[in-house]
Amino acid sequence: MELRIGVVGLGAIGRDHVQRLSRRITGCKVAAVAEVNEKVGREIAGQYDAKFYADGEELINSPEVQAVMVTTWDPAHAQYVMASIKANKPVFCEKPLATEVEACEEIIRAEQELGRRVVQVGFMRRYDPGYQELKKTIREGKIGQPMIVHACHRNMSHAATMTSEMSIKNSGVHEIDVLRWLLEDEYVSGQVVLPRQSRISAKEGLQDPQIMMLRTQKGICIDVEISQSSGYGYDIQCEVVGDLGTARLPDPPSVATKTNCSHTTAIMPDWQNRFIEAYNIELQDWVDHARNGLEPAGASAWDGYIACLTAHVLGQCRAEGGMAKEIKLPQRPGFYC
Ligand code: ISE
Repeated sequence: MELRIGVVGLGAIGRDHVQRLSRRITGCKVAAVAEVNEKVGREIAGQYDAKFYADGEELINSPEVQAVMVTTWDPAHAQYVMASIKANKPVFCEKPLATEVEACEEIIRAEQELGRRVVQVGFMRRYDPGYQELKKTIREGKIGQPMIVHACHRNMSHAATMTSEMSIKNSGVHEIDVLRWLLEDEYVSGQVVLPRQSRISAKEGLQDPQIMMLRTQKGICIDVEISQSSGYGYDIQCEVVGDLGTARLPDPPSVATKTNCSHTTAIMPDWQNRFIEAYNIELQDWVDHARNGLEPAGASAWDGYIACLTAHVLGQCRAEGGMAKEIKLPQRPGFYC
């Protein structure tokens, strides 16, 4: 039987996921969509033979929807995740789980009260074959004990709404999640270092680039450059330095061309294409689990909470002038182990 999914929010990633669920992922059907822009919502509903709802909560509570996907703008994520938990339906929420720590705490409390895990957070990099291979390399001990990580997250350009805070809570949050997953470690302190401002992204309220510095329980030191305006493409780098060698995340394959005394390889312009394989694997995995009545296998509400908490401490650190701050993580409940 096909899993009947309701998608709340039809911005860029929502539309991408509706298309992916309809054309690529097996075992499911987009049965309903909800969108505040009624014209867009009705158009997409018609295109995919789905029912249109103007109200996301009404979609979630509808008996024809068995599982929910939340792809609204970030500040509305928590509301729809809570509604899905109350409706006892599996919910896939794009990152971040919520923009505020308290909202994440409410979600993990509600999920524990429900008594089964129904929330998966869209940290798709955990499914990326490159990151998977990097994790395997570390696990097998090929580079010895990891000591340092150098990472960078460069967007080609940013939306007019981008702020210093969002740069960490919306972009940096991927790095925060994938690095603790990769290293199988937890953060103990963090800091934000502000280099010279880029002239390209100069605008009120946006410090760009920023460097997030993190230290883990095992003593690994991490630096992550977050840039919103590389101008040349979407570029994600990660190098792990161990005491026996180093391991680096592979770039996506690209043909090397030599012409006119130059040697070039293309760089992707956007994250949708850079991580397309990760998104495909992630959504198939989510559907397979939900369809078979299994708890989700991807990033949990707890992982979403830890990412939000870490981003929050880093934000405080930047606001207070950049001194390193302790990251006090609560004890992980057995429910999330
Ligand atoms: C965007 O919202 C995403 O989720 C992308 O994966 C990320 O790389 C980008 O920086 C974000 O703005």
